[in-house]
Amino acid sequence: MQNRAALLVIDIQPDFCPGGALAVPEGDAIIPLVNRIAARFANVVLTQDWHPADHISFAASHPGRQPFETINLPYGPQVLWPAHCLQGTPGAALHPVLHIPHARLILRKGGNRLVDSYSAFLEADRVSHTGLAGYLRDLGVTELYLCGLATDFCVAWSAEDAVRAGFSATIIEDACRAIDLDGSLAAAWARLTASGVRRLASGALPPELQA
Ligand code: VGL
Ligand code: ZN
Repeated sequence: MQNRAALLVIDIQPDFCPGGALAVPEGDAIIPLVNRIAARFANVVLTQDWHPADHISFAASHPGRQPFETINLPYGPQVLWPAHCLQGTPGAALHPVLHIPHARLILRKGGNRLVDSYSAFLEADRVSHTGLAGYLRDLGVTELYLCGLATDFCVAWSAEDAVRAGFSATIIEDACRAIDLDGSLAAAWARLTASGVRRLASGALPPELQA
């Protein structure tokens, strides 16, 4: 029988690790654990944040604005970030320590210059789909587990959208790290819990994940 579980490995890229353009504290510390977890899943999807150089989420695209300010865009509030994950640059590559040779799909998001996409399912305009939900449904996947960077942005938005798309979603807490900007981590967990996303420690993963 087709395995019903899939692991989403979110944005483990050098730009989100110490020394990178938008470093998440201890972002690289999760990678050995993520590699071990991924080995237990038959279905693994990797995502890459993948922006054009003049992306709307970059502070530099808004004269007079500084990184980490929030502005209002046509689709809603947008945190302005330092330029990061520029398409085709080393900082946007999959992190070299990430070792998941059996991953079936690498999904790039954030490529629309005018719309950010924290979520692996839906861009920030909340109407543009990435195609991931259809891909997973076609494989017969119903249960998603999530890990990666950053807990309070791309992992959180992806998990919430997974539930909205009809999947169960479980965040493997110790296989994630957060940016935690102005309380964003606590706010994200409150939203996640309210929307039915589960949180689990990697040691408590069910034994029957392996295909
Ligand atoms: C992310 C901020 C901007 C993430 C991506 O991967 O969590 N955060 N772009
Ligand atoms: Zn980004």
